[in-house]
Amino acid sequence: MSEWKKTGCVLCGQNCGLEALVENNRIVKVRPDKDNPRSQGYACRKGLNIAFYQHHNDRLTQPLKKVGCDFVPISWEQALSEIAEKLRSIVDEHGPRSLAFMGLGGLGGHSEAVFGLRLLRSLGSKYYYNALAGELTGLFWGYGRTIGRQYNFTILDHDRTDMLLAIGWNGWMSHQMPQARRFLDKMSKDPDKLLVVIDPRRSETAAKADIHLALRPGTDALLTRALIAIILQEGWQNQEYIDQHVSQLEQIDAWFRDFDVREACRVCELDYDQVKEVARLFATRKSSLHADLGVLMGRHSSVTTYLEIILLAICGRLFVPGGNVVPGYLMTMGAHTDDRNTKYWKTVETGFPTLLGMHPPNVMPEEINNDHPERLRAVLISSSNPIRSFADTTAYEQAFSKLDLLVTIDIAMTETAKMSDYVLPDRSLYERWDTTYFQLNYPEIYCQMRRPILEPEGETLEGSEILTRLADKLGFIPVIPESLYAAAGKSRLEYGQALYAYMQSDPKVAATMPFVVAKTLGKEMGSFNLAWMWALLQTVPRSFKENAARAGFKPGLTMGDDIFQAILDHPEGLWIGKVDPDNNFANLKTDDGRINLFIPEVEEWVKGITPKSEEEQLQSDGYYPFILMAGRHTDENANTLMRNPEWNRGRRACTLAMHLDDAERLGIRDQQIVKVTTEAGTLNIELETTADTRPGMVIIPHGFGLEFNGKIFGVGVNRLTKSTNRDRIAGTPLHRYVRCRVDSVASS
Ligand SMILES: Nc1nc2c(c(=O)[nH]1)N[C@H]1C(S)=C(S)[C@@H](COP(=O)(O)OP(=O)(O)OC[C@H]3O[C@@H](n4cnc5c(=O)[nH]c(N)nc54)[C@H](O)[C@@H]3O)O[C@H]1N2
Ligand SMILES: Nc1nc2c(c(=O)[nH]1)N[C@H]1C(S)=C(S)[C@@H](COP(=O)(O)OP(=O)(O)OC[C@H]3O[C@@H](n4cnc5c(=O)[nH]c(N)nc54)[C@H](O)[C@@H]3O)O[C@H]1N2
Ligand code: SF4
Ligand SMILES: [Mo]
Repeated sequence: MSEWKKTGCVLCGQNCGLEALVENNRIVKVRPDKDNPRSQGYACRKGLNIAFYQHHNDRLTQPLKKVGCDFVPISWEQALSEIAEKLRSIVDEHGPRSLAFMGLGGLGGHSEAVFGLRLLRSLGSKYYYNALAGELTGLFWGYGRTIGRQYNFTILDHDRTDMLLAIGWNGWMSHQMPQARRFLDKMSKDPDKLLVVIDPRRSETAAKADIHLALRPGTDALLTRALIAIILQEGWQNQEYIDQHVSQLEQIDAWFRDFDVREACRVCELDYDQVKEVARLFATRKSSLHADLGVLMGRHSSVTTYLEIILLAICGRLFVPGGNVVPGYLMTMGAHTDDRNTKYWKTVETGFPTLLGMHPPNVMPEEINNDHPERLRAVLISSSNPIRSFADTTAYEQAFSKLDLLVTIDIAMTETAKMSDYVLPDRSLYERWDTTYFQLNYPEIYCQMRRPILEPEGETLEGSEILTRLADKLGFIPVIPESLYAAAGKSRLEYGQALYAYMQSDPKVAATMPFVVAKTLGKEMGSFNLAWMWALLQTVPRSFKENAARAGFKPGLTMGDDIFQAILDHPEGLWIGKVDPDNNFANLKTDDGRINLFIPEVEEWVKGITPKSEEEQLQSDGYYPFILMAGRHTDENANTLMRNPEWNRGRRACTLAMHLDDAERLGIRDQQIVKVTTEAGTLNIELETTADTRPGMVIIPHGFGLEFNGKIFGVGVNRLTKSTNRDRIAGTPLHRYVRCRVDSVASS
């Protein structure tokens, strides 16, 4: 018996629609789904290989407890009782700051997040570490300050833009927008559209560009300052837009007036006339900007993003057609947590703020490994593999070995799971209902609630059920009236009324709503995640209802339930809303209703980014002469989600890429094993000589060094990254600028 089933890819934030042929509970074939409204038959090689994510020997099938050096299988009852008891005693003895949650929802499913965060809050802690705080929180901070809400960051209005400035983004390989390759091809071929790529090397995306500015690595802040300076000095800014929508330009104007643009271009190793032309085009066309890890993980990360927001604002490119716009969402990626507000927790040892509700994984080792009475002692993890994913593997290993309690919820026996006291098996993303809330589309709002297409393996439970049961063990769920259980068995309408009445009965109960819904409607539906989607749709704000109405849903009391039914009726995914494309300014939430350009705390930082100081800081270090790009996205990696190396059979997936000229100079050859050294550590790796990189810049992809069937495939690049090499504001890692040396193994 075989059957084609509608599903989606869980390997990157695009979640392209897929159809999977299922035979004897195995995925045997996969094809892109033409019916999916967002991906429309688009998928990359990774999506077609999801069977390798699903079926492999590292899958977890029962709860495990570490006894001595070994893991022994235990019952759910024992696992959750013991974990609850330990959590309680750690928090009682050392206070809630001794506990953190890490992960919660990766690239394929976010439903567990609400349950995990509720559990964390119930225990009194606000420490939530997430991969997004390893890449995007500097950007969230910049948007929070300038437009008023950290979650209102922008994406490009992809259909209407006629010039895209792509900075440190290799969309051809990493996607990060719907149907990226189709879009980039169109931008490249259409004579009326312009693709400008700023990247030190000729990436696959740069190869498609009309203009490629191959800047010197690490000079984005200087270049962006120069672009703004050119526009202001030439008077190319959009004065009408500024008069109407921008404030505080006069407070930052002096940063750019006397700025020596020619000198800056020289330090960036770019041609002044070409940079000036790009500035002119950006200021005068229907332009948009997308910056990614080349900037977010580059030197001056959060300040470069801030400068990019200034650039967009003075050219009048925020909230306008064809420019950078705030998409709609069913649920934002997190809450606005202004770092000036003292009610949000800073990390105890390193003092980093909460941004969009999150803390940076980079500081966790220091937060554990110190003598502060409130240091971290217990960490719960789900859907994350910090021992491979986050900077400084050695620091993480040392820190985790000091914890009183480490619990990992995963589908696989990962490097992190192996260090844990308890390992709890989740159902995989193809064995449960789930969805993501990534909103990378405009103006339509997309949703696909992926349904289980396979029977679950072993004793696995939906992550949200694991967390609910744990909350129950800790006594955080009130006694639920029988009538609510009964209503769940009748109709959603009756259940909704009963739930409303119960929530009204006691304000304390409302805070436990996810757990209550899970235990009643979730039990009835056979999925806590699905029940939570229903509940979420009952509580959406008015602005979302307006968006839903624009997508054809009838306003009224049953709107939430109608959307839920439509979601059930469309396993291929659907548009559940559409933002008003003519009113994107509604997302501007500052006190004066304008884009606030001045962030006083970074004034000195910005002013300090001068051609002279940058030239000094960028000078080659005699001992570490190369710049390592520690992490790159290719057709052969998907973060740490693909453990079985078979999917890359015959491909050179994990090598050190070095320019041919550099290799020749060092007297090393392709396929030779070389030693890479940084301040964090050393690694031996196969050399790949290539014209793909730039002289002086070497590249190792991330997501490798995973142990599978007793063998390690490739190297874990985070052995080479130092967790202190991070952004001053957000604590995000500067993985695109790691100084290193490369030696031939024989000669070292
Ligand atoms: N194939 C694949 N796709 C993925 C993933 C995956 O694992 N595999 N993971 C997904 C995830 S989680 C993410 S966050 C995205 C990331 O997506 P991207 O940010 O597009 O990924 P990178 O490969 O880091 O590409 C960044 C580009 O920045 C350039 N760069 C390096 N240094 C500098 C610099 O100093 N300045 C500038 N301007 N550019 C520089 C690099 O040469 C590279 O071309 O990819 C997503 N998509
Ligand atoms: N040096 C360097 N390091 C990097 C990067 C880099 O460029 N350079 N990129 C960074 C980026 S952009 C990101 S986003 C992070 C990502 O880092 P992580 O947060 O670690 O995310 P993933 O590697 O995507 O997946 C983590 C875990 O989720 C598990 N998993 C898969 N499905 C499920 C499920 O259904 N339930 C549960 N509970 N678990 C599941 C997988 O087995 C895996 O262990 O890595 C970062 N690390
Ligand atoms: S990995 Fe490829 S197929 Fe999967 S969602 Fe991303 S772009 Fe689509
Ligand atoms: Mo990422």
